[in-house]
Amino acid sequence: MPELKLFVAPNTCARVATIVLEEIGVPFETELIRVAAGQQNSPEFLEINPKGKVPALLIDGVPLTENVAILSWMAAEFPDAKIMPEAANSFDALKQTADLAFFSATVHPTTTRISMPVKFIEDKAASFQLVRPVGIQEMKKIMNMIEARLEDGPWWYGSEWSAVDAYLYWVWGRIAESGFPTDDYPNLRRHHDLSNERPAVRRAMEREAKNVEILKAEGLYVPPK
Ligand SMILES: N[C@@H](CCC(=O)N[C@@H](CS)C(=O)NCC(=O)O)C(=O)O
Repeated sequence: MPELKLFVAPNTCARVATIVLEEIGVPFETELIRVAAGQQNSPEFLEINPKGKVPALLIDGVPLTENVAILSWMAAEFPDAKIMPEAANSFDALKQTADLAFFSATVHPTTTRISMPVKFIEDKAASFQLVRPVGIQEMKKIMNMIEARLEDGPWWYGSEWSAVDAYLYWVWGRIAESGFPTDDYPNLRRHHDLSNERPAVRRAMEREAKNVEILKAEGLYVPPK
């Protein structure tokens, strides 16, 4: 069994990898990165991920970065956990990679425009006025597509939960708490409610809550808005 350490920060996309590790049920340690203190850009962390981002996964001391790669590694390393559906051939496997890449490369950046518009315009008021509405418009197109896909769900691949659902869970949670209008998306709300009932999701969120408490005690917690 490889020794696993996941570098995380609350509310970030590190939640996705945390949930998936909990679903697999493998022992792992998390290490909190204090983003508000700039720890992601410290020389020590840049040694692990030169891009200065979480998540990063140390596998027997060797770092792997990028959710797509981390989740794909987990699926290959722990096939019995079935965190992705069994692919019939290499083309099917690539279609699954495309699903993960869609979340990483399209849905995540759109999420950031809604949840952290100040990343794009420093003036907070201007960022909320100019960036967030554009993000919401773009996200509506994405969520309309996903809402239709989940009609026969409840999960992305139908009746079986997968790592893609962990990604969707994180995205939906972030945009819902940042003002994205959720009323028109009953299938997505069902997806989120069912995800919340999963023991692995609960355990991942408990891990995150402990880190929130640490950051609050240190005056470093930035709540989502
Ligand atoms: N493409 C990367 C994105 C990672 C990423 O953007 N992480 C954010 C949190 S969601 C981060 O670490 N931000 C810290 C910063 O930009 O300073 C992945 O999927 O792993």
